[in-house]
Amino acid sequence: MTRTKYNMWLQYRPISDTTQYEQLINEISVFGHTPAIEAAKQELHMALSQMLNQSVDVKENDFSGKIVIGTTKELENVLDAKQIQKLKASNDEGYLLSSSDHQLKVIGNSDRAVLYGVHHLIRLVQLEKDLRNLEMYQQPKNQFRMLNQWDNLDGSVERGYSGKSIFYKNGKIVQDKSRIKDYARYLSSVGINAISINNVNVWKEETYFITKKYLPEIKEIADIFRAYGVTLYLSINFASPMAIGGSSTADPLDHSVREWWKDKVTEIYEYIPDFGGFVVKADSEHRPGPFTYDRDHADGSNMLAEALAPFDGKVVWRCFVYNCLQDWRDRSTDRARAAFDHFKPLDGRFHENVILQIKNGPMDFQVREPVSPLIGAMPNTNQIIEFQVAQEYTGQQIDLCYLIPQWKQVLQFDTHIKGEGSSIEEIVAGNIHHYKYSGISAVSNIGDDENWTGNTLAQANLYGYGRLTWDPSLSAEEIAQEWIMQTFGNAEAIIETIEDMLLNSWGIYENYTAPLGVGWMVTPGVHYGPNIDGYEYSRWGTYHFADRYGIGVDRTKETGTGYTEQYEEPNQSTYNNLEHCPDELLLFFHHVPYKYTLKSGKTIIQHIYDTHFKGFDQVDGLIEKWDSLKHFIDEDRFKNVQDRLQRQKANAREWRDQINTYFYRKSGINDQHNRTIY
Ligand code: GCV
Repeated sequence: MTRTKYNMWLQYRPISDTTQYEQLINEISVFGHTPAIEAAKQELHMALSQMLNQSVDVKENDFSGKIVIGTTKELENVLDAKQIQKLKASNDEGYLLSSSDHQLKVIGNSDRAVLYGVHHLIRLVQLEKDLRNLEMYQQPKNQFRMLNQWDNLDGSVERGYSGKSIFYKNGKIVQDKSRIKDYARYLSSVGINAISINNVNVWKEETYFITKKYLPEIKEIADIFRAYGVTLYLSINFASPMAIGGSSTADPLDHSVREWWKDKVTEIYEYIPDFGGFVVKADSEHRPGPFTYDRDHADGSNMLAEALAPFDGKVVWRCFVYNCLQDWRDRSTDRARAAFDHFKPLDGRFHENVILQIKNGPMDFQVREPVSPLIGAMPNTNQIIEFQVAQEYTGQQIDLCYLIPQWKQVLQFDTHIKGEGSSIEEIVAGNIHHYKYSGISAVSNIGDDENWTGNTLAQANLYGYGRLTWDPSLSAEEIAQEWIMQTFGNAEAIIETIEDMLLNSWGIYENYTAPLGVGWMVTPGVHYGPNIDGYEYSRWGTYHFADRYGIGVDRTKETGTGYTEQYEEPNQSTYNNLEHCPDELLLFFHHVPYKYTLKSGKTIIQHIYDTHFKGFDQVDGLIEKWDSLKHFIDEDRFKNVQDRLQRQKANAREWRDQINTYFYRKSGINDQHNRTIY
């Protein structure tokens, strides 16, 4: 069995010209014995022997090796004064790669940092970069670089598109944990440092994860992740004291409930001394929460924070709180407003180990949304942004959708919260409000499919998520190139073709799906494929309001829901004003006639027709491009992507024809080019 697709971007493919490396890196000297140093040693040994196709010796605590790896503490004596000073000025995940004629040093401020440095070195070799005269200091821009698994104990994965869970099977934690270890390797290679391993919707049996029944095995998983620098978190059920503790209440201000959580947390730390803490979805989509007791989210999260504080544990409290039982007739309620309306008034009331986790947009990971106005709006409350690597609304890893350009756009958005330059990137890096904890979190896209991500090209989103959270200044192009070269090799045809496919894919997906930021129009429940009115008369608060005259949601302050007022100026006016609102978000903010002319010069209706015909044709273009790589890529991965692209084409065709037909029938306006509409 070939392991190629399994190995994702850690192929360790023999490189073509080894001459420049042979002398420099055939012996490794390792200092230190922690599990992370051990993992770094193993990884480096495996990678170098495979890439250079030669045996590599490993020595312990002996300076004579060509490569020296270890922590700043162990190796201070091999550093010069400037290097010591620079390493001291970086955080504990920072490292140095330094080379002279006879030696290459990888020195990190912690053992986790050594692992990151080793992966950096491996990447340089796989990309065949020059290693001479290196002097590279690196540290992550974001403190939290987290993944959330939405895995359930029965082995299913909520919004999983890559097979079943690698953590659970048939109601049990998996016995063979080798796949979890490999996952940890991938995560450390791109700098992910935290993971929650169960679904934020915590069902009946999963509520027992924080008990003796499961903790011994969860400890084993924590041990695996720890060796790769990844801290383990658990999602918890807010009503646990009732569900598993025999209490008649889960009221966060009730003394016995608070004591119950303290005991519970103490017990967890007996198993996992560096346990990260809890991820909590409360009062959201029918999950229990403090509202039941007339308490607010500060009361709820602070109770847990108080229990975790003595152990340095954190509460990651999700802000995806909205009314999911809305009446579609009621046009004044606006789901987009909900997170800001609920949380902003609570600023300053959260304990310092509570971190609010806020989805990047105000709705739910649509192909196009404005940035959530809550991010940065609470100067006194720690925040992390939440992305979705899983492609729930962006093609479900059948359709190609490289999401790095979308995330970059979000990070670059200037909120103006503290004047110009208050970008999301700086806010979540903790540089605007000086949060104690901040960073980025995301829903993972992996499962037990042999290639981890269903579509092999969706591996790029996981890779890119890690790289971007470490260094948001990397461009989507750079990340794509790195990923392609490590995954498929460095033949020019491969790099150019796949890069082009990846970089255009988000735009293509947007072209044939919901137009101009209006969102949704998906099949309810599954969220794949078109159903234009699927959610129109539902309770979920996700409407497009198309009638015979026009379409879109009026969120202006004068005539709409007033959502635009949640933004600082000048964003508030830009979005509120029809003339200034960017085309791509027009229908998110305004209800407009089909004949309204966009800045592009096209009417809304013509834009809809044109983009939908174009989007479908572009999928044909993707297929052609991929087919041109037939002789460059192993059959296994080639066929996987080829098959997915065919399915994407069928999906795009359905979207194109349903959307065009729907709006033609609603508006009665002909396509200027008389193409086939049904
Ligand atoms: C885990 C969306 C998804 C749900 C998900 C929820 C959330 O509504 O469709 O599957 O639940 O977001 O983020 O909590």
